[in-house]
Amino acid sequence: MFSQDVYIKALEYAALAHAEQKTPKNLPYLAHVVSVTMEVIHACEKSKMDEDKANLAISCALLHDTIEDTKITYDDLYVDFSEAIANGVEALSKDKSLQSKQEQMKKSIEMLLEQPYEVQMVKLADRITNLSTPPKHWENDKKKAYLKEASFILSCLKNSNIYLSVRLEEKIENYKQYCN
Ligand SMILES: [Mn+2]
Repeated sequence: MFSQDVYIKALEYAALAHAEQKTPKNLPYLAHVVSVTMEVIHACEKSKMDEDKANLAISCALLHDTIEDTKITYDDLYVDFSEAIANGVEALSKDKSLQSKQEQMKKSIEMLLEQPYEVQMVKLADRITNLSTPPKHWENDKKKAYLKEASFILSCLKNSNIYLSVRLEEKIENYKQYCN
């Protein structure tokens, strides 16, 4: 199980941080955040994860896009939550000082591999969530690149959680229908 109080604290923090931000489907950004977190909670329950580990996984899921997409910094998370959560969310973020998307992804995976499984599994849950129907304006090349990146994430992080890795594998197979 996990702590409902831990969940609410991180949820409210993420809600304020993402504020008016929208998803590509024009939903409030929190819809993405809670979808990722739902995947993580499901996997934590299936895996009968310890409460402390589940709390870390769920907090990192709720906060996973705060450093990358909002004004929230590593130091904010360190002070307002913990070092473990700040390190986890930082590893889940792109380093935008790096030029190419490939470099950003490579660096994030390297950082994630230094993190516990509870943090790594958030990356699987994020990609599972993002592999639903692609936005209509996406070109074939972009969709193929996204799929290739998903396979790379899966191959690097599959040991973190069996339920999420099987689900991501299914999502990757299913997404192929959108590519030529
Ligand atoms: Mn995300």
